[in-house]
Amino acid sequence: MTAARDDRRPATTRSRWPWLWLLPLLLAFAVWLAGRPRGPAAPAPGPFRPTVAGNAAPGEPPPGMAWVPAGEFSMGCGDPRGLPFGGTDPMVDARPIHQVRVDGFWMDVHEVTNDQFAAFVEATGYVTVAERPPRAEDFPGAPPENLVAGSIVFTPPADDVPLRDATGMAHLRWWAYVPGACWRHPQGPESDLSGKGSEPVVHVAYEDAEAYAAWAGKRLPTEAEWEVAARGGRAGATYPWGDEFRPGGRWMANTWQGRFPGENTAEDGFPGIAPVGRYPANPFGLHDMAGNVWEWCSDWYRPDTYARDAVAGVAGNPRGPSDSHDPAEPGQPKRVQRGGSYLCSDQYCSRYIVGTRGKGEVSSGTNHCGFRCVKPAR
Ligand SMILES: [Ca+2]
Repeated sequence: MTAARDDRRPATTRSRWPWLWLLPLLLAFAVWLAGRPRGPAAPAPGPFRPTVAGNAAPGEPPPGMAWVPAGEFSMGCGDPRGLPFGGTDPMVDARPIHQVRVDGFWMDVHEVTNDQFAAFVEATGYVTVAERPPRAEDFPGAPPENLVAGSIVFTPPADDVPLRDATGMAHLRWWAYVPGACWRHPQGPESDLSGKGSEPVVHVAYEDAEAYAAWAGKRLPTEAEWEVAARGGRAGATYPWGDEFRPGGRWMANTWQGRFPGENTAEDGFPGIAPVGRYPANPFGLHDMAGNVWEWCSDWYRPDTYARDAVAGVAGNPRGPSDSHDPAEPGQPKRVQRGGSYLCSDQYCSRYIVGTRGKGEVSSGTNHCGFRCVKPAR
């Protein structure tokens, strides 16, 4: 045995020599590889063009915020039907996919929480829209007993219901106006915020979100800012984290599992709202840009906004149209909402897809819509 080991040792030593003299060549190749001039990135598939990299953060981030660099990107969404988790909606209002340029800005890394909103209310005495009784002059003919403060709460029916019907109002079957519901009482007067301090605030109307943002020295994002932030520098990805809904089997957002709206299996860990930041951040460090709660944007909603912006070639810092129009509910002023919520699934909504658009009537809060803020660089 000893003799056999002795025989092997010199042979092993000899076999190393060729690798040693190859090392300088390998090092030279590595140096060339690192320093070689780089051409443009490979184009993104389809109508999406590569995102043009932007500027570096101008300094340390304000507390709780992350930098979204300036740049040019393709905004919008192709028809997601047929994709896994793509849903049933063609998302016509998210086309044409068009080029948009935005300046860099800071963005809250997560949605505004109940604790943060409570600090605002304590400092200012602010009363949200849902806490104010509707005024008789705004609702002529309404019986006085109906003019009570409240908000809209997800109230799933016990039985299966059709998700769509000829009226276009099938959603009224799982939403109910609940007197006394507001941000402090998200399910109605008997509910409270115990244990919910780090959940996103909900039942905020557009003006409530704007008031908070002003108090915080911030503002609400435009729809273009929201989307460039959610995309995290990737061009044309389906979700804020990439193209696979559950990479490696991991849940990346709080959405709906089970048969909507009556069956909620909560395989992602949360049947309702999740505390902020429970799912991985996108490449910019932003959490929950898909699912959990919808987020108000400052643009008025129109389904033809993108067709108008596309005319410009590259739309620079678009702030949305000057008026609102939703053919499904004409006369209801609506602002854009983005990101979808814990109620979105591939059976209904599917607006966790990053380029898709939502909208909400400005004076209505619900228990699946909140917001986050942005701040200009200077
Ligand atoms: Ca969920």
